[in-house]
Order: sequence, then structure tokens, then C-alpha cells
Amino acid sequence: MANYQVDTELHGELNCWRITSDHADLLIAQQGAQVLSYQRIGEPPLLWLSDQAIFRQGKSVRAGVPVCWPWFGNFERNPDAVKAMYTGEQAPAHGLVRGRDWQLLSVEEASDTLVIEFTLPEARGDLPGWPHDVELKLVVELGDQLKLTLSSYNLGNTAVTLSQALHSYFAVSDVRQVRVEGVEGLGYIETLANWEQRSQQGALGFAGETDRIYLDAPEQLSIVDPHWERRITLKAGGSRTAVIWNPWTDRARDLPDMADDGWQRMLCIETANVWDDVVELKPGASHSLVLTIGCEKI
Ligand code: TA6
Repeated sequence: MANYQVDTELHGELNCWRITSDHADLLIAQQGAQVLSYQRIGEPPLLWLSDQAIFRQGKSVRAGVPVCWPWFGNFERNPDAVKAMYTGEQAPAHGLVRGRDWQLLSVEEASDTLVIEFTLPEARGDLPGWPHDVELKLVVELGDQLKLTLSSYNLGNTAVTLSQALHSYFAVSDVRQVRVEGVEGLGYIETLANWEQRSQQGALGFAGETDRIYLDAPEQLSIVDPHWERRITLKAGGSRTAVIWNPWTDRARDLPDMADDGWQRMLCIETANVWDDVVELKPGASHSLVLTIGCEKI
């Protein structure tokens, strides 16, 4: 049985919980139910928290795992069925929930795992411009691995279509030295070249700005990091698309919450439902998007 300690902390304007166990340290913000950092004791962090992160109400932190919902990325790039759900004027990137305070429902120990459950009550009809009744929950399970489950349950009497992502920022020794395995042979959308569809040859390495949507992604992807002698494994559930992003030099310079060289130490692989992989929820239907993060020594 592992020992857990839960402490409250204030980071800038944000209420957070720090959870420490015999094996790991986890920091979660109430805003966005956003996991901000995750590190196993004695190892480099698994999730990346920007050195220049801004902890301000209403602004998603450049760190960990922001939740993108009920649409992903640039609203205009979403399928019509997703766009039709929104009646508001300005549609912020990555949806409506990452800058809002979620409610902590419970913290419970189940065998050797700590289970932390959040909900966003406003998703039940009170999100501005999004008048649908969905029970939205994020369950964070800290055991040997870290598991996140984002579930959407349509309690209304009309169908709801959404795109979404667990927009995870992974910590790497140097993005130029790592590779992503599991994408070999997949089709992908190259968002940096007119959203053309292309095909991935071999594993993915990094030599410039990258922003791609991988289609028909397998259940498992991994980040092989020879310098830190580890393989981070990402096991996905309820998702067929994975977005891989690194801003590289110029884009990083434009981001106020990332150091100019911050791009070297991070890599986003986002477990997603985007492009033609949107989630359609009939009344009474539910869907879970799952990400389990593990790590192996190589
Ligand atoms: O997931 C990739 C992406 O959509 C990129 O295009 C990039 O803008 C990134 O997310 C970060 O978005 P943000 O709104 O958090 O700055």
C-alpha cells in the first residue's frame, strides 16, 4: 500500500493540489483540472512545466495536460457538426474549459492507486454559447503510472458532437535527440503546409516546427529519449487521432509563457478526437478519452 499526502498550494492566482506518494509527485490546478507536473521520485519529470509559465485566472498554463473541450484547436478548422454546437461570437482556441475552475469531487485510495475526480458543473448547460447538457468529468489515477480519463455523458435530449484532446506536454532531454515510435506508415495532416495529407516514413524525429494530426493512430505511441535512457509510453483509449506539436525557435519566441529555448525541453503528443474522429453523443450516450502515461528504462 503506497502512502499519499495531499497539500494545497497557491501558484500565482491558481489553487492547486500537490500529491506526493512514495513513488511520485503530482501537481494539479483547480483551473481546467489541469495536471501541471508529474515526476517520479529520483527521475527527470515526465510532464513538462514551462519555466516561464503564467498562473493566471482564465489563462491555461503552458504545462502538463490542458483539457481541450468541446472543440480542439482553431474552432474554424473543426467539422461543421462541431461548429454547429456553438452559438457564441468569439471562439477561443482549444474550447471553453481549460480556463475555468473545475470542482474536486473526491480523492480516494483504491488498493495502490490514488483516484482524484473532477467535474465541470458549467458543462451542464452553463458554458457561454454552448447550450448543451453534458456531464464532464476528469478522473486522475496516480499509481505506478498516471492515467487520465475524460468522460462526456450527454444528459440532454439532442445529439452533441465534439472534438477534444488531452493536450499533454512531455518533458524531454532535447527534442532534437528524441523520436516518436508508433507513427510509422500513418497518414497525417500537415497543418503547416495547407493541411495537406501526407504519409509518415519511419519513426518521427524533430528538426523544425512540427504541428501534425496523425490519423488512425495505434493504441500505443512512445517517446524514445536516449540521453535520459527512457521510453515514455502513451496508451490511448477512445481516440484515433494524435496531435504532435513542437513550436521550435520562432514560434517559441512569440509565446510569452515559454522561454526562447523552452521548445528544446518539451514535446506535445495529444491524445485526441479531431479531424474525422469527432465524438458524436446521442442523448444518453457517453464517451471516455483515456491516456495512460508510463515510463521504461532503455
Ligand atoms: O495542438 C497543437 C496546437 O493546436 C498548436 O497549433 C499550438 O498552437 C498549440 O496547440 C498550443 O496552443 P495554445 O492555445 O495553448 O497556445
